[in-house]
Amino acid sequence: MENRVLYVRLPCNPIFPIGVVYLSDHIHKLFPDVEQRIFDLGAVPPLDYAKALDASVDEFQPTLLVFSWRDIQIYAPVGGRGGNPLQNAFEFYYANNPLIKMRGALGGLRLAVSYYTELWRNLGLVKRGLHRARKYRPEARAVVGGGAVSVFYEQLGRSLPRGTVVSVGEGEALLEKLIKGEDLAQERCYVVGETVPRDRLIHEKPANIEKTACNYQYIETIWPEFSYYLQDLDFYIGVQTKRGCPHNCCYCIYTVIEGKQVRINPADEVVAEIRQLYDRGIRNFWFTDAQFIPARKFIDDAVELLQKIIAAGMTDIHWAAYIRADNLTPELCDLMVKTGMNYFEIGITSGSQELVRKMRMGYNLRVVLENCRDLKAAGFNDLVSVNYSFNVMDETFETIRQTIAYHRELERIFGADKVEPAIFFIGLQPHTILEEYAFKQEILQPGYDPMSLMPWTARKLLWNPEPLGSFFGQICLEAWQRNSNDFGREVMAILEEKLGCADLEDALSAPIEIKEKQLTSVG
Ligand code: B12
Ligand code: SF4
Repeated sequence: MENRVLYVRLPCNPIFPIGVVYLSDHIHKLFPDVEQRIFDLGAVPPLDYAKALDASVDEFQPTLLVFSWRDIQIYAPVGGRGGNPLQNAFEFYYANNPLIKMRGALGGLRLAVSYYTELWRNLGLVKRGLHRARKYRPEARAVVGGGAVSVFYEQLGRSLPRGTVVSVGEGEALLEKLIKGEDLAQERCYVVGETVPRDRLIHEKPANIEKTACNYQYIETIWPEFSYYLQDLDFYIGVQTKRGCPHNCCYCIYTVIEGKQVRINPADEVVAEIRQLYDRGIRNFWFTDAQFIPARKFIDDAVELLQKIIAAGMTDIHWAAYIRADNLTPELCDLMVKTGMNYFEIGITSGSQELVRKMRMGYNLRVVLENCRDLKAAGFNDLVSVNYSFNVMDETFETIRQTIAYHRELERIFGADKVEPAIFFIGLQPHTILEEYAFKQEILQPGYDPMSLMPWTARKLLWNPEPLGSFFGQICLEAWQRNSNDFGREVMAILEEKLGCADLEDALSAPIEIKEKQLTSVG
């Protein structure tokens, strides 16, 4: 049977659609005769989605529609597609002033409308594309996957057409089988209306496929709009250097989606991929790994890659990534600066070693500081985003004071204007240790809908439990009022005004308590 594969990246903010690029590259390497096409709704204006999808299906007449859905969850401290979701929610939940509460309620309503509209619109696009493709190819089939589907695979299946394959995690092995017409029973997927998701499906290991450099010469031929992403030179194009993360941070699902086993993409292949983009004018790269240096034993791999980038003569690039700064050495710091790392995010979550341990993050905060000093000494003079999520577990006024002490030390190292405190509240995700903790604490009941944006559920999923929930609510409201453009720094300043700052040594030491044993036994 002839296979014609159409990859539809569902609407998304303009982030390079690396997932469908890699999938189509993989399939082409295995089946060079299979006709493929990439169609990116991220590059189409919203009013034209349906029309543009129809035109693409009419023209290509696919037998397999591969829908890639990147993100659904929108809680973030920054302006999202429907406004600033965190601000709206907090104004509604915590404001004393009725006018502000009303503004929050209206903002929240607007947000909920835009959230559900997007959800239904994307589900509608899947149905529409499949229906239209069947006019030409009655045997046409749809398969859905991507970050959003991996997180919400159990819920999304309920609203998709019968026969749709719902995929969790990486799609390479699954697509291979679909093209060969083989049985899918061993893959991380289920078929709507025919099979149900296996228990703990998401915890199953991904296939061990060694990645080779993406062939962009081929990608250009199947993706007419590729040049859209080459025009804006400030854009960071995704390049993956490894998959998987061995850690267990209590709120994180990456380690389940990508698996705990770290699989390194060979450095020569990564460099060959960067080179192709470089030759097309790209200078900014985002290493899309869950963590660029997941543990100390992967330091050598990072060193090898960066050395090879220099050896390839690509000395005028910039790159960014999520970095576990506990895994740096002076040599690596030097290479990071030499190869043009100009932004990184560290997700320490709290500046209190005691809490960092309770959240099972495996970080030694003292080592992070030492490594940051090495990075500064190596000449790093750009922006660092430090992700803090207050009130995850057992937060107290003392642990808040410790976080402030820690943050001020980071500011002393890099310069206050270079360290951006990104204040997140955790959006609780299914299949995480934090979800189990919420069940045990009876904050959530098994069977809750993790995709619901109804105020009573959203209030629990936007993790900020009492007794400190209202306190943080008030702090954030004040910060937005004072200066919403510098929210993170305002939050830190207000907390310090109200609570003071601990001694750094207290932040860095974590006495073992009996109580902690109970928490770490969760999950
Ligand atoms: C790197 C990253 C970022 C970077 C991206 C930088 C860049 N220029 O590319 C930055 C920091 C900018 C970012 C931002 C955000 N991100 Co982000 N990000 C990631 C991360 C860690 C990796 C994504 C990636 O590129 N992986 C590498 C590529 C190759 O994999 P992939 O695209 O997922 O595709 C593979 C599979 O998904 C699958 N696949 C994909 N499509 C399909 C389709 C089919 C049919 C099949 C079978 C398989 C399949 O196969 C592909 C190849 O193996 C993931 C978490 C994770 N570990 O997956 C979160 C993740 C994608 N992000 C997420 C979110 C929410 C966001 C934000 C919206 C956060 C926020 N609230 O602000 C923002 C904004 C994004 C936007 N659209 O504007 C969520 C999305 C799910 C959700 N909860 O809704 C994820 C899954 C994290 C999470 N668990 O919450 N992100
Ligand atoms: S280190 Fe990062 S990616 Fe890994 S489990 Fe922790 S939060 Fe998730």
